[in-house]
Amino acid sequence: MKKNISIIGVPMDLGQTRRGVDMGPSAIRYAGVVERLEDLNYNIEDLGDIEIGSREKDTSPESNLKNLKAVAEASETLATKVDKVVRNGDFPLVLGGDHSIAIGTIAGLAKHYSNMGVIWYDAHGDLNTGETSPSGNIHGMPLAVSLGLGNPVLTSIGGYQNKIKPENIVIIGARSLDDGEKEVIKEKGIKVFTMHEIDRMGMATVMEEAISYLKEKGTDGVHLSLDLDGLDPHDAPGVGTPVLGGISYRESHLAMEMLEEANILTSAEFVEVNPILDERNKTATVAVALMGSLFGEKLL
Ligand code: B3U
Ligand code: MN
Ligand code: MN
Repeated sequence: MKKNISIIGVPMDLGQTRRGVDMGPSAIRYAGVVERLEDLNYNIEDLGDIEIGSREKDTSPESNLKNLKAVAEASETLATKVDKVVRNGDFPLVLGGDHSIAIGTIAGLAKHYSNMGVIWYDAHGDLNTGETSPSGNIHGMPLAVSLGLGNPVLTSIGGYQNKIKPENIVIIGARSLDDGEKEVIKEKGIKVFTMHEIDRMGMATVMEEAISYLKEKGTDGVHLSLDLDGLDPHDAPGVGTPVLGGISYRESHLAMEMLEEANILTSAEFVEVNPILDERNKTATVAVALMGSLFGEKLL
C-alpha cells in the first residue's frame, strides 16, 4: 500500500432520509483514524471535509431522485478532490457520509485506471435506478450510476460515463436486494458473495475467490467501498438501514487483513456511519479498527 494517505471527509446525508450520517466523518476522526494510521507509519494528510449543499424541500418533477441537484454538486466536488489525490500519487481514503458519495469517489478514481476493480462490501446492492428504486434515495444507486445506469445528471459526473465494468465488481455481504437490482446482477453478470456464500464457504475462501477473481480480470487498481451496514447490526448499530444476519466483526477483520496481504487496493471509502443512531461511537470505532487491519496492523 502507498505510504501517503489523504483523508477526505464527506459530511453528506442527502442520499437518504435519516439525519445524522453527515456527522460520520467527525465520528470517525474522533475514533482516532489519523493516529491509528500514523502508528502504522503512514504519512497522513487530512484534507478536511468537502462542502455539501442543503436538503431540497421538493423532489424535482422530472425524477423521483431526492436531493438530486445537491448530491450531483457534492459528487463533482468530491470527484475533483479524489482525482487530485490520485494525481499526487497518494492513497485516497474517503470518509462518509451516506453511500451516495461513492458516485463522486469513483468518478474521481476511474479516469486513472483503464480496468478498475471495485469491492462493494454492503448488505445492499446499491444497483437501483430511478425506475427500480423503492425509495428515491440516491444512496441505493451509486453502483448502478458508476456502471452508467440511471439519471444522466449522475452518470455523467466527472465528465464521462461508464466508470467501471460489471465484470470488475465484487459485492460482498448482500442480503437485501430489490427486484430490479437482482435483474441487473443477472443481466450484467456481477459477481456477488451473499451471506449464503459467506456462511457456507467461510470468509477466508470468499476473500481468496474475490481477490483471485479481480486479479484474473487484470484490474489495474481496486477500490474498496465499505458500507458499515455490511456488518451485522450487533457489531455496527450506527447505520441508517441495518439488516439482520450480517458479516461479523471478526470476519470483517479477516477480510481487511486478506486485502492488505493481497496488496491490490489503490483506494478505499468507509460510509454510512451514523453517530446519532450509534451506541457510544461503536460503529465509527469499528470502522477505524477495520482500517487498522486494512493498512497492516498486526498483533505480533
Ligand atoms: N435498496 C433500498 C434500501 C437501501 C439501499 N441502500 C441502503 N438502503 N442503505 C433502496 O432504497 O434503494
Ligand atoms: Mn451501500
Ligand atoms: Mn447498505
